[in-house]
Amino acid sequence: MTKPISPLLPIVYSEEVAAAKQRGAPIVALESTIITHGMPYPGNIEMAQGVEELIRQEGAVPATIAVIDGVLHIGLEKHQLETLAQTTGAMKVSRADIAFAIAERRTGATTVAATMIAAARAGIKVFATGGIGGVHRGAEESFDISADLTELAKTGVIVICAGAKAILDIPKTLEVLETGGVPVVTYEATEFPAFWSRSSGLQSPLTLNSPAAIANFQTTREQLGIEGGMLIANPVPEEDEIPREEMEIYISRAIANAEREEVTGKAVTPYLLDNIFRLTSGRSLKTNIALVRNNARLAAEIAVALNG
Ligand code: PSU
Ligand code: MN
Repeated sequence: MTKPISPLLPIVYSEEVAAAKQRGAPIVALESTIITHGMPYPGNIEMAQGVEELIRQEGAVPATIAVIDGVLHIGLEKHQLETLAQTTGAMKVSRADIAFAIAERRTGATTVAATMIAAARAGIKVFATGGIGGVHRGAEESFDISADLTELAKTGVIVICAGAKAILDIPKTLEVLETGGVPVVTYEATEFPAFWSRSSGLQSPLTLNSPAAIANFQTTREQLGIEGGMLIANPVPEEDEIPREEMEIYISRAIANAEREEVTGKAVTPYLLDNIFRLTSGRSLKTNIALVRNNARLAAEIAVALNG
């Protein structure tokens, strides 16, 4: 059973999220592009279900966000999640096209940017993902800069990720975030992490060591009237990481392949992720799942702290 909340915008809350909103329970938003475009089946559904369960264990409620047949869903029922994980034709929707997917009654998986828009619309302040989009290497030629960065500057949602993938230009990504006034806070470390690796070689702009401190920081920003989100970088656990030097070999090869095959636009990130998955014989996926779980746990703790 789902419940429509607006006669205008076709938006529907899952039963679990509707109940959580009613009693004021902490909620953690989750994106769906990671399910449809970020990981192969069945690893993607195992990840998605496992992450939701982990959030429940931490005392919060998961809200996976997606557009299904033109309806914006805040929280998916079990069968909807299963169907989405096996859907091959879903659009990858960001700020530019989330409304298109709704207006044209399409099915679309939301990126970080689109998930932030939907979460804010639903009053959800905390969102867990794997990695954000950023400034791609060679952006001075391709102009490929993810809409995730501008969304973070605008929309007041706390996004928990494992840093920025080294398929991106990490120094440029941090520069764009700084320009947008987005706080970049690394959790319990002073070095900004690089997704599969704990190390990027770059100092994190800020560091905080507890969910309560993160919640307090965001509340203080709101008291100052500062709009926009913040990025929490949560380093992948040591036992799951693939060291930076090793990743660099796979990443260079994947980027060379993308260039040779002239992959551009929205297809770039999914192409590189899939290529790296093959080059590492699936090891990158194991690390990816471990870091998303680690982020979901921290996100739930932050959501609980914000509520307290
Ligand atoms: N990084 C991952 N997995 C993903 C993505 C990024 O490790 O699935 C997805 C996220 O949804 C992110 C999007 O918001 O890719 C960024 O795409 P683009 O670079 O086209 O903006
Ligand atoms: Mn892009």
